[in-house]
Order: sequence, then structure tokens, then C-alpha cells
Amino acid sequence: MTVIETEYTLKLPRTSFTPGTYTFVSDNAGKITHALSVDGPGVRDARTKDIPAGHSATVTVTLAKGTYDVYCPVDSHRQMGMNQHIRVG
Ligand SMILES: [Cu+2]
Repeated sequence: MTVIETEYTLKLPRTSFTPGTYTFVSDNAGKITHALSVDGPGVRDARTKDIPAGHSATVTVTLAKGTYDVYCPVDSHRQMGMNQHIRVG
């Protein structure tokens, strides 16, 4: 699934998932460097490499039942709004 990143939001196609393995394609549609991290049950700060503007990168994670944070780990972007919760179950 593709996540669109801009300053300073993340757009996910959906926020509800069934358990399983997923590859997040992070598409940096912004003007500065971003990245994408996933954190939650069994997943500890999995992340893409830093993604320059106009590029994309992937991170593959196995999601179990629970709630996960999907966020941009660059600087304070997470606190600036690049943070979403997804629910798995
Ligand atoms: Cu960012």
C-alpha cells in the first residue's frame, strides 16, 4: 500500500487491517526529506531509509492484532502531524 508524505501529513489508503505481512511504499510528495516508521506489537521502529523529495522507499512489516503508529521519524515531523494510528484485528 502507498503512503503519501508531505509537510506535515501522512495519507494512508486505509487505517484498518487484518493481521499479516504488508509492504508500505512511502511516496515523498513533499519538498524536504521524509521517511516512514512503523511501531507497535512485535514491530520496533521498522523504518525506510531517508527519502529525498520526489522519491519513494519501502518498509515491510508483519502486523499482529493491535494498534500501530505509522509516522515520519525525521526531526520532529512526527510531532508536527506526520503520525497516524492503524488498527489491526
Ligand atoms: Cu517527515
